[in-house]
Amino acid sequence: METDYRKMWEDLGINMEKHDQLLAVLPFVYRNVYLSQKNRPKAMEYYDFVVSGVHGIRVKELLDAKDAGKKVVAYFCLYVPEELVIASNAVLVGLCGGSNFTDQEAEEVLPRNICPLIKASYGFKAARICPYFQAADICVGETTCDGKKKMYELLSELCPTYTVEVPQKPDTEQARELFYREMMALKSKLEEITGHKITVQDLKKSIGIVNAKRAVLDQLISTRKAVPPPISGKDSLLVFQIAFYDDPQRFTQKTKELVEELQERIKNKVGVVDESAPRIMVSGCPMAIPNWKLHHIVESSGAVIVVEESCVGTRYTSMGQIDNSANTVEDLIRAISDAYLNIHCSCFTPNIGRVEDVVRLAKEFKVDGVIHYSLQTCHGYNIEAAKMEKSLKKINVPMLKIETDYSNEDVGQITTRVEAFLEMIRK
Ligand code: BJ8
Repeated sequence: METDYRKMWEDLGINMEKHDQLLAVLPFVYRNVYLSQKNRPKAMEYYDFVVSGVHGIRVKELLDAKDAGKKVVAYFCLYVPEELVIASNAVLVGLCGGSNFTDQEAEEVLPRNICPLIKASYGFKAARICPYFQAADICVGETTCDGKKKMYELLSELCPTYTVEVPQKPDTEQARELFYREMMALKSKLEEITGHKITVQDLKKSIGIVNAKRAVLDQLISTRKAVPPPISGKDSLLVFQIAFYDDPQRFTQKTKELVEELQERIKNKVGVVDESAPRIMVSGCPMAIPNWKLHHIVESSGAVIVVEESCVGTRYTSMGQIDNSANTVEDLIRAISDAYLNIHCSCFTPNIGRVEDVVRLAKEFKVDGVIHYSLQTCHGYNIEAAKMEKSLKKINVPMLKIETDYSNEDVGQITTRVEAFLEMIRK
């Protein structure tokens, strides 16, 4: 029997009428985008289950953790280290912001023409339709792009918000020092909220937990090098989207099971498309749940996405395996802060590492083309597209540049452009 979470949502102050509307649409979209796929790995059932109870099961777990004395920390960006939050005995939950469902509420305060991700991040709180946001004791933001950092100022009027400063020139000693100090300040803030003093043992353990999660996600990424790939781009994207808010240890276990199944499929030459399907890389802005628009268009057009250079793809694991052999809190936090500066986000300047990543991934995954994906008004990624195209040209990989938002208005136009791009690749 299905559990009724209505009382839980009411207690969290959810706008029930609007929330009902949201939950009424999601199953239909999910059926159409996900459950209609053929030959999916059996282990995807876990992720289907997570989505089917997206505002129920996990939220209940968070509330149970709160009843047991834990705090819930919400975040939006990879530069907030999961390791530090787990070490502070809090639960970390990634907030999504992948839908335009709350634009109306967001636009009462924010300008209309800003990045849809920023609008949604704020809008879900303003409209009170996200139980994760309602359950959070604090939201940790970061100074990445201008829009986000200014939005956090407004968000702080709706919920407790703490903003981490991310340096913009990561290859300098000053940047390294600044980020280390920011991480030490975040540690103090987390200790203040949770009342738990972070120890060496806490950090060693939390680094181990997150290393294991990254290791299995790296294995998942690698399986997609196979021709044909054993999993669709859409399914892989979903796994990464869920990585942001699921319990990390359970997620690692379930993803291990998925990877084992995928390795078996590769051995038996079982793929989700035939070998001749064009292999596409998507590079650019993150796609927060339930933003599946581009992946659905590309994979409905007969191609397969084999890698995402994105925060819901290779960038998620780009900190690598963090060394937890040090024996002081300061040295362990230094290891964390150094590793997190390896995330090649477009807020950095210069950001050559991202271009190099895309060129390397294009070769490793034998891609036939790259789709550069920018959300509207995301200047960082939009401007970096020019360098990307130039570098890909040198290795004869064509690139299509897509700039879009969360609406469905441009689906027809994007489909036409994607189909023309694939046609050109096939020729
Ligand atoms: S590490 S990509 S999650 S900042 S799309 S809000 S950049 S205007 S999301 Fe990001 Fe962290 Fe970087 Fe990743 Fe601004 Fe661009 Fe919008 Fe963006």
